Amino acid sequence: MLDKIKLALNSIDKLSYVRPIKVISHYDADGITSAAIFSRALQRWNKKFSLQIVKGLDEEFIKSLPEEGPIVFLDLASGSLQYLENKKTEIFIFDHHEITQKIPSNVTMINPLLENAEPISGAGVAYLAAKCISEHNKDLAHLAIIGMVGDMMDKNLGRAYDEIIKDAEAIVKRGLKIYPSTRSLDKALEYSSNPYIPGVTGSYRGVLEVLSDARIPKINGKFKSLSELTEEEMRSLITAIMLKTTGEDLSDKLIGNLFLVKLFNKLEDAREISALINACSRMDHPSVALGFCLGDSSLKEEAAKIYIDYKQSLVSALKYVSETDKISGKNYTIINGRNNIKDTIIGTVASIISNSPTYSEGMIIVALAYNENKIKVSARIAGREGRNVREILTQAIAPLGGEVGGHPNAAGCLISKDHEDKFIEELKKVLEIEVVKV
Ligand SMILES: [Mn+2]
Repeated sequence: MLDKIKLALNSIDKLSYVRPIKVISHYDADGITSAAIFSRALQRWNKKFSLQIVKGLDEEFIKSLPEEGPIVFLDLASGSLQYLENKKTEIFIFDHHEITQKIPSNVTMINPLLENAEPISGAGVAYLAAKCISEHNKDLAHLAIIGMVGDMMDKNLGRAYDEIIKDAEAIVKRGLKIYPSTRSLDKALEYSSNPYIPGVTGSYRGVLEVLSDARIPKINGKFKSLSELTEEEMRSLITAIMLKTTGEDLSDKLIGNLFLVKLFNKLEDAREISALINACSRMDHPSVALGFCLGDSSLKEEAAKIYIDYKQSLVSALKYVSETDKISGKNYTIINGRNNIKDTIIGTVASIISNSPTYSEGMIIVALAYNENKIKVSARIAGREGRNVREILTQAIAPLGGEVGGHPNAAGCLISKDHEDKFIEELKKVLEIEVVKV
């Protein structure tokens, strides 16, 4: 893949003398960190460029892009090739998403999936490119780790990440994936919503019980942070939590690697930073997130404030959902958030609801929110097993047109607002079909 990256950078270099480079990246934590890495690398390379952060790509947007000058897509576009082939300009894609169509001749694709290489997130691919531009860009490696954690790719890391972790001088520790791991343990446990620990999250009494079972004492009136625990303490804490939550096997959600990276000269939990970046972006401040990633200390406080607002708006959205009328069937609940829930958080809201004990295993949750003249639809399945929600959305939008993205247990689509009633009607039809297990 490195050879391909070098070739792509050579072409970008040549084209950049004629026209500035247009860089387009995705608005999630992986996309923002990709953008931060790539734009800093271009800046150090003395390239003229512009940067745009987008929620997603559609035909209309791609049509509106200029027909001359190189375009670079980061952390997206692998699934939009059919719209790119009509562009008259050279396009470079640094991405890790599934490639669904034939690669057109004007597109240079850098994607680990194409090379049978180990999985790397968008920020990882952007980092490899930055490092090809100059070894000085090694100081951006911590951003590649934040992006990778944001895309939850931390389970099976291969050799590429060994190197990135080394470049970043990051500290990797096996243990509970509760964040921030830099915060005093009692608070981190009490406020842990992802993963949600039954009997512990939201219950200070439950927290103290678990800590006492694990024999973790207060020192000078304060609990240690997760990242400060000894291996022995970490093991007994995991055991104590496992014993408390015997009802369900949470080991997958609870146990993994912690990544500590240096930011603003302080060790920070990569999971917490990725959540903060994500929050800024979803609250319509991607530029704050970007500036924060690039080390602009004047934006540090602002980012922290937006992060608090974001958590607050999730709480209000959940409150709204619990109080509003829902369309309910035997195995499904449709929540129409309209203008009351932001389209950028509707997916997260649907995920939280589907993980809450209120809904039984296999229940399908579909949540809608307005986005200007469109509606963002997010579908989730409660528990681990149930019908394929991507299929369900695909069938429901078939008469209306549109595309569905996602996975069998978490999917989404964008529909026109004019189709609101028609869509809900179609959706109900699909949801009410009894699935007979063979
Ligand atoms: Mn990504």
